[in-house]
Amino acid sequence: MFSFFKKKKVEKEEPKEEILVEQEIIEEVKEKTEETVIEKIEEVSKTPVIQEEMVKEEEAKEEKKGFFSRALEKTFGTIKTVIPTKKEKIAFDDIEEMLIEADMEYEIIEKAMDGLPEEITRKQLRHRLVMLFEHAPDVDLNNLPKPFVRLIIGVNGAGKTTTIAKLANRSKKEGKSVILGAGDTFRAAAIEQLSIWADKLDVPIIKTKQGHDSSAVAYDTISSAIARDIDNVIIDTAGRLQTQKNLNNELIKIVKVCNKAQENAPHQKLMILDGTQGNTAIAQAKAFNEMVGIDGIIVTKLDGTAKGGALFSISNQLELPIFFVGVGEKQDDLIEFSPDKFVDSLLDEIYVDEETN
Ligand SMILES: Nc1nc2c(ncn2[C@@H]2O[C@H](COP(=O)(O)OP(=O)(O)OP(=O)(O)O)[C@@H](O)[C@H]2O)c(=O)[nH]1
Ligand SMILES: [Mg+2]
Repeated sequence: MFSFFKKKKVEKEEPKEEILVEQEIIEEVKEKTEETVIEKIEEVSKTPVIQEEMVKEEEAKEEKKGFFSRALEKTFGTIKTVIPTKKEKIAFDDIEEMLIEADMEYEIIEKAMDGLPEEITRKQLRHRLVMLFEHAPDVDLNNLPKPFVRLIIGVNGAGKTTTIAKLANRSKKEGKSVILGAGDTFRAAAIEQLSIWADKLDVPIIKTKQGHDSSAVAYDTISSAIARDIDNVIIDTAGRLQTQKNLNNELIKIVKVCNKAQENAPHQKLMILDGTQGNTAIAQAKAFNEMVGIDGIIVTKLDGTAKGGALFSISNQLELPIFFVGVGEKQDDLIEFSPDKFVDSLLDEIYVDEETN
């Protein structure tokens, strides 16, 4: 009885074993084939041209993702409340409402959308939005003066000092030497704050005591850069309102003194605007522009605001390029601004067809 069962069991198991062996062979062959394919892919990707292309593609993806997730997260949230699902064509009124919600000035919206049809395609809207940033930077990046002097200007707390650290970090990454000028001599804490950044980034800094002449700091920083053959000079200034006459005269003096230290310096007077203020920042910038002539804008704190649409009005109203946007408090939280990427990031949120541009 026992042996009968045993025999039967054995008879039953035999074909199972065969199947198992067969499966094992199949698995083995499959694995080998996969290994060879992977080896081949690795071999191909080892060629420098393909590797370079892959890195570029990855970088482009990362950069786009960076813009998405950090700079415009809150703005996208607002946009989604107006246009919750992606479409191929979007109603005129919905686009208009979306832009209002994103803090684009109504006057600019009217200008941008003039003559567009009732149902708007991505291509039509993209063209109009990119055109709002028509003020390209007039700097020849391949032919910069040495040292290249940037003066950082803005109201209190806009993010000037932090942006200087980010710009210095960027210079270093590009392989350029950089020196900082602690031109905000108004507060001791301001000199200290920039010194801490200089230590952290391991870059030289020129500073003086609180209350001393800030234009002298600017002069010394440029002179030091010339003597030490340094590529980039970035000079901090005290935060000031466009209404503070004495402080504004000081700013005019700093600009003049820079020009004495080196002809045509400062080469860029950059206005730092707090992105959380949206369109209200435009009036400030206009006043500063009249005072000293601004060459470009950096918009900070874009990570903390749903008013990303204000970038359209800022650039268009001031007729100035936006060079960078700040997306956090750390040294790497600075993105080079590109109108194309900015507009595409917005359109990706509302249009189904990514490629039609
Ligand atoms: N979230 C966020 N915070 C920022 C950004 N830029 C600056 N900040 C913060 O904003 C605050 C003010 O920045 P500062 O760089 O000191 O501004 P400032 O214009 O130099 O200020 P004053 O010298 O007082 O006029 C700090 O807490 C920064 O960390 C940014 O892009 N995103
Ligand atoms: Mg400061």
